[in-house]
Amino acid sequence: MTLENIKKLLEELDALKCGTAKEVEEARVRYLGKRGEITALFEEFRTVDKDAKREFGRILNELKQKAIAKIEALRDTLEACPDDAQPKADLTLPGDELELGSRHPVSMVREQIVDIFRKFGYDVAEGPEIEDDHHVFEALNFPANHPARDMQDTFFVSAGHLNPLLLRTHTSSVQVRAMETMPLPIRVVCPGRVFRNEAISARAHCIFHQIEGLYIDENVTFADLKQAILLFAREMFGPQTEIRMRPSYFPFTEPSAEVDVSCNICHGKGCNICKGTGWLEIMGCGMVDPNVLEASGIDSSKYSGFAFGMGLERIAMLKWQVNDLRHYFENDLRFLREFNTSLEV
Ligand code: 2NL
Repeated sequence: MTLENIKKLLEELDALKCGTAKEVEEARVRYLGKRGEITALFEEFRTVDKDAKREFGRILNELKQKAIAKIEALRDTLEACPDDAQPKADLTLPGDELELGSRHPVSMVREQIVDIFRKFGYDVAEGPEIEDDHHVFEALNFPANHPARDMQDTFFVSAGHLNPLLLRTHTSSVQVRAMETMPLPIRVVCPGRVFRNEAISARAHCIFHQIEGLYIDENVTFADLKQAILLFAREMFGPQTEIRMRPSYFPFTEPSAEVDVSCNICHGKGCNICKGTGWLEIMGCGMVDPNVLEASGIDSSKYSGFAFGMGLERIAMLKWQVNDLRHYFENDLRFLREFNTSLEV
């Protein structure tokens, strides 16, 4: 035992701070417990030289009294303000950094496409995700036995009625509602989430997103459709973009076409994105079938129109070359953060 280490203990006691009752008890045990540091010094005191006993005895007693008083004092302050049972937060520390979120890539392409059609004078409409058979199939000229109306392809909410409720399989149902309610002429785009009963894979998902467009007026022709799509494609994919149309079939349009845009990665030379063809499929379109106009109360002898639809995930895949659809639904932050710098699309 030296005066030195007794002094050190005295200083330690002076500086001692405790935030909780548990810490006070730990300190008591550390200094004054059966195997505490001060208790040990009293043991050692027995072996101290006679001459030194008086000096050491005085200072050891002082140390012990100080330790007892300190522990008492710490207990008292904690009891006086029990709210301080936790160590006080240091309010001068800088705050936690806020992590900024970013737009989801599907939202980015939706906003970009909506902005382009707004500029062309289109309205934007949304509608219910739980729809009835009438707005999803019947009013769109789907025959009664069409495979899309099968349980295998569509999620039914209530079956067995004449007009069952189901999860919409396309956003055309929103356009049917527009035809039922909006005054003519109609120019509208409808973005939204759609549902199909599919096994999930890299190329298919049971939930995905579409945007559809509809224009109805007197004397709307296929030439108007083609020009609208060309202008859209050049806004979306750049001013050099060319389009081509291939004949196709949809129950709700006649004639119908698939639209391809020129591949702006290889500029027609052929690459693995366009699979060597120089063209990328981006949408389906056509002239609204007169049956569809009539089903929503529009006189097909006076009015005609065109419509088109595209998958937002597909457009996002072409834009960023993400070739597994599942990335768009898993919300893995490592994936989402890739788009942090692309907020200005
Ligand atoms: C595709 C093709 C298309 C439409 C959607 C439509 C809507 C009404 C009337 C007529 Cl109300 N047509 N929509 C027309 C042609 C194609 O979508 O591939 N979508 C992902």
